[in-house]
Amino acid sequence: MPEPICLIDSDENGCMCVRREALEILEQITQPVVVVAIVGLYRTGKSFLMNRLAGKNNGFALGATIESKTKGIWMWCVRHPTKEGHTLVLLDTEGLGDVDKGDEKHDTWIFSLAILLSSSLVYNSMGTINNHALEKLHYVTKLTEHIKVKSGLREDDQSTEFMSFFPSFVWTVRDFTLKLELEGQPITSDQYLDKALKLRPGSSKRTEQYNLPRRCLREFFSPRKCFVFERPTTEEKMSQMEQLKDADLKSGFLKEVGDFCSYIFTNAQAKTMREGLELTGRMLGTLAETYVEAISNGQVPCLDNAVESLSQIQNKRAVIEALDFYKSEMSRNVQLPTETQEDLSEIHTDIQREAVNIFISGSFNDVEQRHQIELMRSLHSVYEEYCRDNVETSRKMCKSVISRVFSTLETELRKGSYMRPGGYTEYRSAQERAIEQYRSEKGHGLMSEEVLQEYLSEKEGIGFNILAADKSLTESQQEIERLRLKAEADEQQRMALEEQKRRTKQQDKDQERAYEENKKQLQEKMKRKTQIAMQDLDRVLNAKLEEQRHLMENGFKDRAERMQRDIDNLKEKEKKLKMTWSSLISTALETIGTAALFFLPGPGKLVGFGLSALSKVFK
Ligand SMILES: Nc1nc2c(ncn2[C@@H]2O[C@H](COP(=O)(O)OP(=O)(O)OP(=O)(O)O)[C@@H](O)[C@H]2O)c(=O)[nH]1
Ligand SMILES: [Mg+2]
Repeated sequence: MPEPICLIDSDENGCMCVRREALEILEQITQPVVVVAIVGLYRTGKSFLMNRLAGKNNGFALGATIESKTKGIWMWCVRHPTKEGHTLVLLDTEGLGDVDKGDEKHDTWIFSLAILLSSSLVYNSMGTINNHALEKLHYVTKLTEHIKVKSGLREDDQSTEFMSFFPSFVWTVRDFTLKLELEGQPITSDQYLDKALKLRPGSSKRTEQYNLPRRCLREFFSPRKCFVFERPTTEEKMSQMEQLKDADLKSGFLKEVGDFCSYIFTNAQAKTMREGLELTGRMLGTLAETYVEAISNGQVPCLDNAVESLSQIQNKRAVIEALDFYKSEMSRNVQLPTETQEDLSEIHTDIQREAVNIFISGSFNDVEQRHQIELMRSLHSVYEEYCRDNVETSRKMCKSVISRVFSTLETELRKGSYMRPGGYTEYRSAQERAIEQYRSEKGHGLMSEEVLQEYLSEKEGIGFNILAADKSLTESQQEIERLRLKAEADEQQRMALEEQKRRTKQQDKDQERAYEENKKQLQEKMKRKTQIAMQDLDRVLNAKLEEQRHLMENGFKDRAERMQRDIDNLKEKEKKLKMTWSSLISTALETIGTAALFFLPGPGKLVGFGLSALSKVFK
């Protein structure tokens, strides 16, 4: 994507809408996305910093006047510089708090959307992190009214869940002129942020007011990180920063920007919903649409509803796309008839693997593997049709080759040319020549011996008649020939049967492989999802424990005790996940195995074995 485009805009009635062109771009992104959003007061160098994350000096438009520049939410999708297979989505937002605009509600929605859509949130401010700067971040205190985890959950309970799906938090302080020192000792920028977010003991109204934004930041976001930047250059040059080269910027500033970028590249995670559900670019598009639609309808965006609508939309699509891919690749690569069943099976196996991969990476929260089973069933029936067509096409071709190579012999038969002394030997050699010719020709496919056998067995009686009419042969010679004809017919039948067996055996093997492939890819996806979910639980649990310590140390015993409930819940969740994850995966695999029983006769036989073996895999 060469330049940023607008993702979320306001229409003429002031209603928020998602821009079609941006959705079309997200549509193309089937990789997981790392989403970094920047928010903060207007005219504070946000767009400049986002351009740096894209590795560019310009892109997101910068403004040199006091008038705010960025409107709505802009998006720039670039290749992730360090995370292989991921796309970095940068979201630059409209500056908050523009007095001319004076629309507090709109600002809160922009802030909420940035949180809902990102996996890393950068809050950008000027000068220092002081009370004033924190008061400007009052949007964070409104989040409980603007974001819902589950419909029907109490506001209090909602906010305890925020940390599990809120992005990580980075505070960037621009034009920072102070020394990072505390009581004469140098401190890091993170310690500086920690100090600024320290709660003040007491319960007076003023203290509560002071603590509120700090408490929200501490309770909703983890990990938290801070970067401070000096002024980038001299006052005169500042207005044309877009044109300036790195050499015109202060080296200290450049280093800070570099540190910030490499922190984001290394630490910003792929965007997930709950329980390790990773989002691709196109899912992010649907998510943006879902949230913006809720806001436009005067509702509060709800995470659970979003998961529900995402899974409905994405899973159906994933099935269609995987199946379309399979059909189109098969028709591009397969030419019927194939010489053997293995030839068809090889192409099918490769394309099927890719199709399952398309489904697995595009599916989202596929409850009870319903959609995967649907895909397996459809792939199976399309492949079966190919197998049937292959047999039919080959049969037709074999028949046409037979009628060509046996045509002279047939004419002579009709004329009765072989019904004379010496005719049997002539008939036999004409037949052998025709068979040889038939077998030497390629391209009539996998039914070759079966169709030949059918033809020869039709003609078997004629052979015996010619033999009986050939008076040049003695009685015993005729007997020997009769036995020979019989043995040859048996041999031909054996070959035909062999061919048929190989074909059905290969088809059974293909079905087994289909099941194995689905199993393998599902297992990988579920393992990955569990791993992310566990890491996430760990992250939230540690942050809550840390927070509890902080509360205790600062005299908020009651709050610390209340937090214990969250901590216990998280520990319980973690314990349960640790105990059940392997059986969850086995159950999912069992589900597709059981379904496969009904439509894949091949693996059906195997499933019993497969399932008992599974328990060993997860021990
Ligand atoms: N003082 C100062 N100015 C900066 C810094 N970085 C960029 N600028 C300049 O500040 C002006 C505004 O920069 P933008 O990046 O457009 O700021 P913004 O926060 O995106 O502004 P809005 O989109 O209007 O909210 C431009 O002239 C930039 O060159 C900085 O670190 N300090
Ligand atoms: Mg801007």
